[in-house]
Amino acid sequence: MEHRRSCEALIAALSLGLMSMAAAQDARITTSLDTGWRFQQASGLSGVEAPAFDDTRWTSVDIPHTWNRLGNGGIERSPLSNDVQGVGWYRLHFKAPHAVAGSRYFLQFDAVSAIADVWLNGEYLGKHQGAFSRFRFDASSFINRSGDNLLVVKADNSRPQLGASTQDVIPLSGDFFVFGGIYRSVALIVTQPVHADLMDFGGPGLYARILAIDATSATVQVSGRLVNDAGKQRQIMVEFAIEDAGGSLIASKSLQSSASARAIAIHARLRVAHPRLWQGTKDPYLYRTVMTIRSENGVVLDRVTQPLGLRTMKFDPDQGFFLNGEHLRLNGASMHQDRPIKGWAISRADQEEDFDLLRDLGANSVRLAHYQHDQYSYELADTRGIVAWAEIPLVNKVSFDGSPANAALTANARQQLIELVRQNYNHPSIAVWSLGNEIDLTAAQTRGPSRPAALLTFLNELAKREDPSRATTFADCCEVGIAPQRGSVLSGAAPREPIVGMADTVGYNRYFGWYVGQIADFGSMLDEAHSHHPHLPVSVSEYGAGAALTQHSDDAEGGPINPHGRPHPEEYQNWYHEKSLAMLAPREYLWGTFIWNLFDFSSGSRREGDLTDINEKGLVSYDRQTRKDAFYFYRANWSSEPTLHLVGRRYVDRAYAVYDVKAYSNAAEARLSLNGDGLGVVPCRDGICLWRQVHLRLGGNELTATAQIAGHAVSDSLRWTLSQSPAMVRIKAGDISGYISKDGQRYGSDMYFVGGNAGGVNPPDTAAGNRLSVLAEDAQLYENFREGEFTYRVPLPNGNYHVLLKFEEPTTTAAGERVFDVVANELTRLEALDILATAGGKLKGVDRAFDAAVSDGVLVLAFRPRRGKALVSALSITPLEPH
Ligand code: GCB
Repeated sequence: MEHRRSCEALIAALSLGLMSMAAAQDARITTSLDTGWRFQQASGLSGVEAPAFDDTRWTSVDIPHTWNRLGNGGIERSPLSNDVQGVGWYRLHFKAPHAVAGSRYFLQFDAVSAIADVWLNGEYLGKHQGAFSRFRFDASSFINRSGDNLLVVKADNSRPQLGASTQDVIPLSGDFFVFGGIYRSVALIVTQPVHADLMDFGGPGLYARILAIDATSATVQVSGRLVNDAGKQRQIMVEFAIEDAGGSLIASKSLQSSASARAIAIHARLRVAHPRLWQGTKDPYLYRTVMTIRSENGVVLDRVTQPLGLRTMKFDPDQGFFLNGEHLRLNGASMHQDRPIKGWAISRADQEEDFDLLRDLGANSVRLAHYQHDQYSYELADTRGIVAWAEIPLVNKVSFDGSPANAALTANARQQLIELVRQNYNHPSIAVWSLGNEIDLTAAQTRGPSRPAALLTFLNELAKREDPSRATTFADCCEVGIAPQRGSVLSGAAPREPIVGMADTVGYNRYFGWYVGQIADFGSMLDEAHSHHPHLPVSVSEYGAGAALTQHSDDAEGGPINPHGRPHPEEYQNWYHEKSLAMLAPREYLWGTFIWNLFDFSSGSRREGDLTDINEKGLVSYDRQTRKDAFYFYRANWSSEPTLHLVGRRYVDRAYAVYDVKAYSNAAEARLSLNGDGLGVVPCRDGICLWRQVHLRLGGNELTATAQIAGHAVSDSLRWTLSQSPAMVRIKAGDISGYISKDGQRYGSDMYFVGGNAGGVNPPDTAAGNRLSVLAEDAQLYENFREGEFTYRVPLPNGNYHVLLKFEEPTTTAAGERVFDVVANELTRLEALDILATAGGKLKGVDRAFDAAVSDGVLVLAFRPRRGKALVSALSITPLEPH
């Protein structure tokens, strides 16, 4: 147990030159209660709060702690996982620090998930409902000032459902796991009888608001909340001060108060001459606001210090975001707070690492989703100049049955919003208070109507009352641009209350090209929303795609992706973000865009990519060890740090011999060499440098890119191998993944095509199981297809080839509905092919083969419809002569 006597009073004494050191020692004492706990995960225990209860067999733990563990590599849940949601008990014996008579004792919990019941020495102190905010109890009546104390905490993270302890505690739902436990620090705070209000929804008791800023001065309104627990009137002096980053006094004002009432509110206006502004990443300059409470003879009774950043923020519907009057496009990413094994029980170093990665990405903004994060994260945003979106955990729904929020849930949302605002009021980094995320999602999923409007209105008014200086927002799931069958609010066709426009600004969570629609529709959807809400500042609060580090594709456009399943090739995420940013960047009305997500995170329902219980839309792996390729795409576009990154380094053993090689870079141009041979210089546009048609050799291939960036020579290398002859090309048409056939032949994913659309028999697994393939061998080879009018341009060494094409009719039911030719280098090789007629029915595999000569390095296979659409499932091209 560490007793940290606050040195703030001492600093005050020295910097203000007023006080003696003896007086300084009288300020508050903060004692960490993080170590030496006993823990047991168990429902149904009783009498645990009693001092006589025997906990000797319980586990010894330190805070931060969670009993849950979720999210692992591989496609099975690890046996080390613990997803049990329910009750965990904690017990701690401690001694209070020596303090003067009449001192007050507060227990401070930085977060307990999700509901905490707290007892001290067998006496019930109270309950706190909400997994993310700081709370305190006044323990003065029950503490043993000199002897042993027993602190008992019951933490309960029961899954919210009707009848559960958490039924009226937000969040009711969400795509993230709610880890249980005392997962942030615990402390005992001892104060003098007159002290800053510690029972103000966990807030600091000191709140600074900027009233005006210009080049010559800034006016700051400071408000203190004080409590006189002395039981009698006291004459006190409250001194408000602003210090610069070096601790020098910039402005101060002292006010006398006769603290006759128990609660005292006190305000002052301070002026900072020639203010140095908080300028985001350019210059995140911080002042400090200090409130010192002194007795009538000058003894320091309490002292509170808070960050102060002098800045203005403005949102414009057409021009976006302005910091200190200057336009600033917010390039952001979202973060959750969990890590492997630790879950939510993370350290300050973990948070620093997360913010380091955010800065390395080149982001200037963060969405701290979907709940209040640790205080330290907001401090990191302040000190690193990151503009932050802060939010309460109102996620997916406001009730279980689609009705408006009930009184208990409304009260809980109110409490959690006030806690968020008061606890974080002084962080200059925070630009918006978000009132919720996708709170009408249940309606969108056609699980009945959803009526979040009343709660949203209530919370918006509350946020404006609590903090008139900041804008409000929320993240919308469903107003427009979602699957057509779910109906659009804009067209009046959805069973949802229109809510966009109820807060000052809005964020759209949209996943075109992932969950819904075509990626190309993203931009027009945003334009539609913008023109429908011409007075509303609009942002993109989420967009993203999953990426597995061990799953790869030769061409991300080769086949459909299953967002809720496997595989999730890393290259798809690259493609998705390249296309998305191309649409987002030029839309100047957007005040910000937030990638979902900077990190992979745990979510109990996910079986995706190559992971279990993890949402892998992160640009960085769950363990923070691997930056995925797409990370460097943003770094190339957003960061001024020299960036040159060859793409595809984890896809080592290549299916084909000829690829376009890509690097993400902020260089103007870059050079590539393959096995020491120069392949030329290409320009880099929008962060992408592309070398077309690079021919690998059999065996190992070393690719090296070099560039000059702002006077720095940078380079990057990777190694790819090619283990089959460049004269052998097997393509799984319409598939984003490659495949090893039952007879051991390797098919790459669909590539070298021009035109057509990818498809698959539906659903593939059932179909594969039930299908009677004429060849009765490898149903999976026939499962996907490319169809329409399309061409393959397959690069090959000159020579003669055997071309084997695989077909299966997926949809038509009568002969003559799909009839097409296959033309190889202008010679018709298959004429008027009718798959259904040839195979003798639908969903039956059939093969056709012919020979073809290649004389100019490419085999052009054209699929030309006569009736309906042409189609192919797989292509196998092998040399007739040895190569
Ligand atoms: C969303 C949610 C977020 C999910 C994300 C996803 O819209 O707001 O909580 O994690 O989609 O990955 O599906």
